[in-house]
Amino acid sequence: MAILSPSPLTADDTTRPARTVHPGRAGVAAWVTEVAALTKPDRIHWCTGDASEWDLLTGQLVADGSLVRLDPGLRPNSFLARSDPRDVARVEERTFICSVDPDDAGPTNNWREPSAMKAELTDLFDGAMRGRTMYVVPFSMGPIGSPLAKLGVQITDSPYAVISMQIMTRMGTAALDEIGPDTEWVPALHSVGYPLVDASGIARADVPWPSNATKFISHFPETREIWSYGSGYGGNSLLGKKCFALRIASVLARDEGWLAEHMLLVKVTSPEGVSHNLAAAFPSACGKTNFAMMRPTIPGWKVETIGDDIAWLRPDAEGRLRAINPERGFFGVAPGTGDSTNPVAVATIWGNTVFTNVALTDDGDVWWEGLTDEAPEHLTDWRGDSWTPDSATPAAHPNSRFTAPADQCATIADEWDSPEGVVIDAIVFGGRRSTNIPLVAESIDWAHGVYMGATMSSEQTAAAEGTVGELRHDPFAMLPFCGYNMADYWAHWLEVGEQLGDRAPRIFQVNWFRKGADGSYLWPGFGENSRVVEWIARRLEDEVAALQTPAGRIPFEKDFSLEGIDLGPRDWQQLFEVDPISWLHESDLTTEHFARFGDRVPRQLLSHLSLLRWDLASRL
Ligand code: GTP
Ligand code: SPV
Ligand code: MN
Repeated sequence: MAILSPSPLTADDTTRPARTVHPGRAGVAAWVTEVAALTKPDRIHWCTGDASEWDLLTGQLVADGSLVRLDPGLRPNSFLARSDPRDVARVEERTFICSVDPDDAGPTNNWREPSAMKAELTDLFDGAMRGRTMYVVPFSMGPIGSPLAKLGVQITDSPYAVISMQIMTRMGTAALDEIGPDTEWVPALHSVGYPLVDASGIARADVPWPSNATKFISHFPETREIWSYGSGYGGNSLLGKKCFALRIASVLARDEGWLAEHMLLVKVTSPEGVSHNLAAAFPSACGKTNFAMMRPTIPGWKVETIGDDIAWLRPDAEGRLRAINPERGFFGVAPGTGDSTNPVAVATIWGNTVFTNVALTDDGDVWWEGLTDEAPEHLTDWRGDSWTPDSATPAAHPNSRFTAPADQCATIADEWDSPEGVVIDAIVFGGRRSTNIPLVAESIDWAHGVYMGATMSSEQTAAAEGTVGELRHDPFAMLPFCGYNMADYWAHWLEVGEQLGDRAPRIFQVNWFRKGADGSYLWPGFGENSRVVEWIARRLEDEVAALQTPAGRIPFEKDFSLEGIDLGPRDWQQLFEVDPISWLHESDLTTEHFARFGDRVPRQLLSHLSLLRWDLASRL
């Protein structure tokens, strides 16, 4: 059937179309009709986003066995979902950037020719919703009506995705009302790929977590479209999040002169009452939510939460960089979240929360590794099996998550949903590095900061399918999320910096994960990271000097608050050591990393690398 005609673009087209394929309110209706004709659902439900809809859908999901209602006395209006064990994380191998020109996707993305991809997907989506309800989910990324917000409409056959989108975005009638006759919006089509009736009319029973072994998370940057098939999980199915707010938005940002980033946002206030706003990029499961909800251990300092995963940053009329959090909820990593690490998150998820792949206690509450020091004597694990502390496998999946409304966070900043956003004073890059990268270093200038971001590497986590622990380059924490050629993205960052000039935020790099010779972390992390935040704030106020090293400008010990923590005699030195031999080895890896991008790598980054090598060699 030819209802969804392939993209009109061909490989010969050289211009980028300025608008989406279905502009305006009439475009929404036309698209819904087209998709319904293709996917053949039994019913269409236009989501309003109100509380009765939440009650209806959660009630149905509980009745179907897809959700467990937690004990309302312990965790009101909260639910547990157990996914199919084969559908527990983002699938980077099945994520595609379908630009017309493969070089626009670049060497770090999987690429498919757009019309071929659409043809393949059209076959998969044909009849994919038979026997199911098709939900139409209008949503706004960013406060409704904010000049920095963008609109989208997700179509999905997953009520779990609908309730998650209700927490994570401004979803429903208010978002639909924002779409006027000519408004641009992003169509985001999703199916779990598990029809309940086949083409010959034979029915089959539903399962608690429907999904399909075939998965495609496909993005069409020129036409600003998303097609996601086969997975019900997080970043694969809540299409406002990584698919729109990062992969498609990064392309919009390139074309429109702004930045869409995998960053938390916080407001930091000193004991003297001076506030700064920070944006910080860490790869998946490397500490953004924890940083965003940090409870400082040093007296008088305050950290307030604005966002924990995604930031949209745009130069304002005064030439400063302003940021919003386009989301309205947290999709946070559960394991490791406890009263000793992130008490703010523990309090945030008191109720109105959807948990995925955590363990269930015998009294109807949730548990995961790290929530308490000691595990309960008996649990039902994330697979639904009986579990005791003697069991060989973890009770919660390492990528188990909580989905909770942002306004339940005790440290949420007043400005968190301000339509104009906040002015950013500093940008921070961090990764999971057991070696080489110091606890904190400041870049010499914006271009050096871009070099720090472009050369970031991090040990892989359970947030995506793949090998946990393996070191890989993850530039700007955007490796899985940049919707275009990563080298062009670096050039775009350099351009934005030039435009901002002396109003540009300062750039820092941090590493909470450096290890000593015995393999244990050198730095206590979590609330103690406030000491690093303090140093950053003191630098912004020009109150302290710094020591120039090949890794950037690092603190003098005398200027850094160490009172009340237990660092061993050599720990400071080890936290900040820049060993020329291992740094030269690392710069060899950077040379290989840059070589993947050929002549698209900005000249400033290459010249910084040569200077660095020369500096390191002189220290041997
Ligand atoms: P995504 O939601 O996947 O983007 O992850 P994130 O960057 O928000 O990571 P999150 O804050 O959820 O942390 C992931 C894991 O790292 C959790 O298990 C945390 O306990 C752990 N972690 C966070 N901050 C620190 C820290 O300062 N030190 C140590 N050692 N671990 C940390
Ligand atoms: C990440 O992996 O960076 C996440 C979780 O924040 S997901 O929404 O699945 O991408
Ligand atoms: Mn993330």
